[in-house]
Amino acid sequence: MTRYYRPLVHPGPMPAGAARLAGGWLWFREVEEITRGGPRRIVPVTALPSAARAALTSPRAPVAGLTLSAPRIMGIVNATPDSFSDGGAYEAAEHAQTLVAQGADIVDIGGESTRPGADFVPAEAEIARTAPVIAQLPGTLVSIDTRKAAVAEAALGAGAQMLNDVSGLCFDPDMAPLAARTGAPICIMHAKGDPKTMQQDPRYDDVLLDVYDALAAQIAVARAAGVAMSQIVVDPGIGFGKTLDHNLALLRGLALFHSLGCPILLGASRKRFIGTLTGVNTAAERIAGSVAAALAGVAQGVQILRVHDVKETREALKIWGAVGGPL
Ligand code: HH2
Repeated sequence: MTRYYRPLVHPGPMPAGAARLAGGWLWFREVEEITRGGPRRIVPVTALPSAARAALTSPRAPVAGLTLSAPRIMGIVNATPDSFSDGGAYEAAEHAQTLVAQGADIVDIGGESTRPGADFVPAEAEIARTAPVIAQLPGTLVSIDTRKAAVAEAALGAGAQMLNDVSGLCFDPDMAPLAARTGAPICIMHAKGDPKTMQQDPRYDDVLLDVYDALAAQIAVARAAGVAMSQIVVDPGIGFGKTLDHNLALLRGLALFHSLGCPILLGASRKRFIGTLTGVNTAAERIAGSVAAALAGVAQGVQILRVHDVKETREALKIWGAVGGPL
């Protein structure tokens, strides 16, 4: 029977006998041991099997040169026709530069909306939207938000350094070999089904454990293709084939994903669950809720926050760092 280990994490000074989480800003002395259908129990870190302990505590490798001992901000740039008026690539690149000036460590450029119900975009169109934007951003750490290896390859050619695959290597079999060949870090996100249909009655036995197992399986796919563990970032995929309750269960249990041994990326920014909980219907106005969700992630050791509102998130992180322990 598989045992899952969720560290019970804390910020601030680390007491004797505790272990540091992933070389980051949190520590833990106990973990919740979970089995499917079985009782949950709290066990001391000293009682963990050595592999489980190593997965939780080993410092994470830098991602494209970015160290992860403090939370990092990935700013979102949508290079889709509905995001910018006529200026297209120029406007998108300008927006990316603004996000960097506001404190983004990475900018994530996407040319295909993956909103629930969104239509498929052919690779050529997606390349025409994204590569010219990336080419205007030398010196900026860019990730390409795409499910398609051809788009990812064109982006790397234009200067991107990281891949962000919302299908978690399920859409394009050439994606993992591309990551292996180029050595680019890759975010493996969990999604249940295709964006077109994913919100139609998604079901899980236990959403936290099911998403964990699915990510573990996709890490294995990447490793089998020759991707190094140090290249992999994982993401539970908030809103991708998940109901409100599913999203909340994942957010509450986020620290479990550290047991996968990779950095965690969280994309909660402006998502529908925030509108559902706050009553804020316009996505662009969900800033306070988005910042609260980001901080909830940081409190569980999430290393990379994918956000629209970089300035507000950066300010919130400064306050968190000042009162919650050094970041
Ligand atoms: N969410 C969206 C797109 N890409 N990538 C990762 N790793 N994690 C996410 O949660 C994630 C993602 C949502 O996309 P969309 O609905 O198109 O909107 P936006 O890109 O503005 O967030």
